[in-house]
Amino acid sequence: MIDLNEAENFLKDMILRAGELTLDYRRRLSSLKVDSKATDRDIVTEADKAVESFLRDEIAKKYPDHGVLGEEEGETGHSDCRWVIDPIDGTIAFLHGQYQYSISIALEYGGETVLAAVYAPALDDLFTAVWGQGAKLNGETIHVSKTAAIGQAVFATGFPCIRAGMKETNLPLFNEMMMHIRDVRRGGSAALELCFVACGQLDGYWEKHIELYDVAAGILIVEEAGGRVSDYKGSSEGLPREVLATNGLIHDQSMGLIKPFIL
Ligand code: LIP
Repeated sequence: MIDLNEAENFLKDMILRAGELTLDYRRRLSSLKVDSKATDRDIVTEADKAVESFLRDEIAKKYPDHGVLGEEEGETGHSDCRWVIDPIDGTIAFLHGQYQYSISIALEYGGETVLAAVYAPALDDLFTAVWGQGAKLNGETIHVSKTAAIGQAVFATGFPCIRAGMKETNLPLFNEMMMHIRDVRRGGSAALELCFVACGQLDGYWEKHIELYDVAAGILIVEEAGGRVSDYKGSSEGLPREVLATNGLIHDQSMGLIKPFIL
């Protein structure tokens, strides 16, 4: 088994340096090279690629035997230990000069996430969690909110389905949620929305058609902060393609609203 304390220190140092790299690119956004992925609304910038390459080099130097799953370069290596990385989660927010983008990194051991960090460089907020040891924001322990009534809850969501040109758009469910909750935010980084649930700024988050690298770190951070994460039916089977994360108190109420929209 890997030394988790050592891995956590390594991870924190690496993700902060990766954050610096994004800030360098952020100072020259207008000249950034941007490519399309599956559709022309699905984009990757040279910053996404450079950050993933930096992270892969750092991991290879420290842990040459570990596997890596990254958004831009896919899966490499096979080992009990796998780093799951999204070099820039919220690429659209990043490209448009907004604050709400993040770097998301999880370490899996035997298929379970044991260590996680999400860093929002433009906010200088670093969220971390170690399995069984709680979650932190900038070194201070964090907890989910205590909101128990769905009518007082603020959620975040996202619409990758629309960008991918899918028929199922999240809009009918969005309409329904808006009728019952206090408000919705759409920041653009699933990893960061999950962290906002973990620290109580949000009470819940739902999103479908999302990838493991978007949410692997954020899921551990929510759970370690006392929240609950499941698929839309309340189990872990549909994760990460379908994610409902809440403070736990409003999870069943949220599932009740989502139920008629499960296809
Ligand atoms: C993004 C997510 C966001 C989701 C987007 C996209 P990316 O990740 O975090 O919440 O709605 O469709 O998947 O592509 O910026 O890394």
